[in-house]
Amino acid sequence: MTNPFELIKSQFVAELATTSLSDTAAVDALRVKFLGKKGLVTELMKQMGGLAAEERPAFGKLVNVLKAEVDQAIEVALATAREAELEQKLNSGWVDISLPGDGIGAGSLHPLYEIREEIVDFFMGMGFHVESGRDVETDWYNFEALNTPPDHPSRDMQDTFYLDKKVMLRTHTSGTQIHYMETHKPPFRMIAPGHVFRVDSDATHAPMFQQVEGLVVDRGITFAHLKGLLFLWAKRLFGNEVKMRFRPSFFPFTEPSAEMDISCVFCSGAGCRRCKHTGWMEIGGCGCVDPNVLKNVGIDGEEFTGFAFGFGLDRIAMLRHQVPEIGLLTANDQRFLRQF
Ligand code: FA5
Repeated sequence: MTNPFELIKSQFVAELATTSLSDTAAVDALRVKFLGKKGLVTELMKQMGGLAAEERPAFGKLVNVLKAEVDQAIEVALATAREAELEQKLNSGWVDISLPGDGIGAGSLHPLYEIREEIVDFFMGMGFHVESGRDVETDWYNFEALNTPPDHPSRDMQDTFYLDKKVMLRTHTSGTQIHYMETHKPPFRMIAPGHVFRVDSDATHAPMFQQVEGLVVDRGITFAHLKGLLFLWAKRLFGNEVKMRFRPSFFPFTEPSAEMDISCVFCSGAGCRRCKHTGWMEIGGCGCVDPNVLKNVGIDGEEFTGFAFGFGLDRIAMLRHQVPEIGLLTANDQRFLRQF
């Protein structure tokens, strides 16, 4: 007696021979009959589960060969049928070439890119030099030179993606301060936008996000210069109505240090769920450069002082466009991106 593989194969060959090769629906029906969920080949494959272990390899091989042959024949038949249908359409009808074509959607800048460009533009206008920095940093640049001692909590495995004991994905853009000061003599002004990485993930925290670092070192620089510049910048980004405040904070590399908040963009400062009913939202940290940092790069802290800041670009984009989840910004979902 003929085995089931040959039986199904000859049935398929016979049915294919009588199927119209100018009718895609008919070819598709044949595909369903043999390869669909309850198709003849599929049913045969299901039988493998009931076989003894030693019988399975040979059976599996035969059924796979059968499936591949049927698959290939269907593909060829479908292509032939599609071509025949197109040919028939072209011969029987006519094309109105005056009809408008399908529109090609215009692209737009990604909200993160747009904000990054806007920020760079603002600071370049203020005479800042733009640095790019590097994603992978050594302990010296990410921590040590920034006056962050080995037992500081930010070095914890919970926060940092270590590549080995002394090399890591940078956790902030502040390392660019050190690279810059090692290679430039003050006075200078620099900003450094770039990606940073932390073991962190919730609605407002992402494991990869962008920051923009700023650094100014000159004679006679004070906290008042920092405040004036950042207030001007925030008004440019969020409009003249926005309110701003500094909260005392701590960063090992700045003294004094502060967090900068802006009035909540969702409730205009009245207090809502998004701002945890405070009316304020944090956008970044800042402060006057700690003299120890200047010393680490050989700059005389008696002659020069400076300020630095580091802001989260994703957070700024979330506030600007009222995005509820930080992950939406990098998920590459066209339905979300088309809104911008
Ligand atoms: C810092 O990273 C400091 N380097 C900032 C700084 C620079 C202070 C220079 C002083 C001088 P902080 O960890 O607070 O600070 O992060 C700064 C900003 O990055 C936050 O205010 C927030 O806007 C953003 N941010 C922090 N963690 C995340 C995260 N996981 N996802 C998205 N944005 C984040």
